[in-house]
Amino acid sequence: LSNHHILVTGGAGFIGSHLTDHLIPDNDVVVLDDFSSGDRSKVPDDATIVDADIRDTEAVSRALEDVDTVFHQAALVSVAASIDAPTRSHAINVDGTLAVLEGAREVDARVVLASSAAIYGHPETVPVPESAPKTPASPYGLEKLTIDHYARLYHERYGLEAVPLRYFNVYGPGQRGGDYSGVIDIFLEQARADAPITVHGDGSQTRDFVHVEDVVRANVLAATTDAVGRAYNVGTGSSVTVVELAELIRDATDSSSEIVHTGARDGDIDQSRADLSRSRNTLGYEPTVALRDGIADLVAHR
Ligand code: UD2
Repeated sequence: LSNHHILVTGGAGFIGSHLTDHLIPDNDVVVLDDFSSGDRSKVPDDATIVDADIRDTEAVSRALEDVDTVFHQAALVSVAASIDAPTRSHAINVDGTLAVLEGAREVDARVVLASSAAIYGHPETVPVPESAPKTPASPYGLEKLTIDHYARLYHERYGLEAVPLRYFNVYGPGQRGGDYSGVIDIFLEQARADAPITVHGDGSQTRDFVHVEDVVRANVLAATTDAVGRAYNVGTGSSVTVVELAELIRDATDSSSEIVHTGARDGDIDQSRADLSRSRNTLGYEPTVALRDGIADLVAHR
């Protein structure tokens, strides 16, 4: 992507900052972030910062001036937080996204949005295609399903070029933000300290872990595809069990950590794996980072 005027919401966060780093050499980039969990030092000097809440429609409109492409990554990403305080989570994730869609409608910008595998709830079968039943198991999942539908609707009703990407379990450098972190980050920290690796339940649950660099690639493809107004899975199409993950991480760190089993996490999803047929065939998306390599890279660079 080059010579575009781009807005990255949540551009100081985990995925947003990787996107910004990728885009900044060849594009004009504005980062909108409220720095509640994002990190100012992650934003490159050449990016313009708008320090604002995503629900602040005036700030969003200001950030959208001359923008042709939006990568909407700002969100409250914690499933647990959405269960504790659904009203607040809904406001940020749904009302905040509406502010972005409305602002984008005014300037006729393309919007690539962060949707989530959480919309599928407990999938009946894996791999999960985009057409699978949607029965979210958390407020967070329902909020993401809502914005996924809004994206489609804004395309159908208003002709907005909106493309929701349904992220599976994203990992990579810089994931830890605030008190929320993914299992890979948690296990790495435990393994490095030779502390017990805490597997929830029997650890037979599976996840499709996708490296943030592949997520950035999917976003760039979504910014240029002709096939807008529909959603795409972003994963790897492979999965591992949580016990396999614990072993992978223990081996990669040469750790002597013991793998211990704690109580199963309430509402934990059993199986998750993306069906990539649509993303491959329509977007030309192909994951490039194997989990083993992604973990080795995390171990090497820190
Ligand atoms: C992921 C997403 C979340 C949402 C959800 C949809 C991440 C970080 N989160 O949640 O945003 O999209 O998918 O379903 O990608 N685990 C342990 N020990 C630990 C921590 C976790 O065994 O100390 C297990 C956990 O019980 C789960 C798996 O690891 O089975 C992954 O947990 P997670 O919190 O990284 O991500 P997940 O899949 O719950």
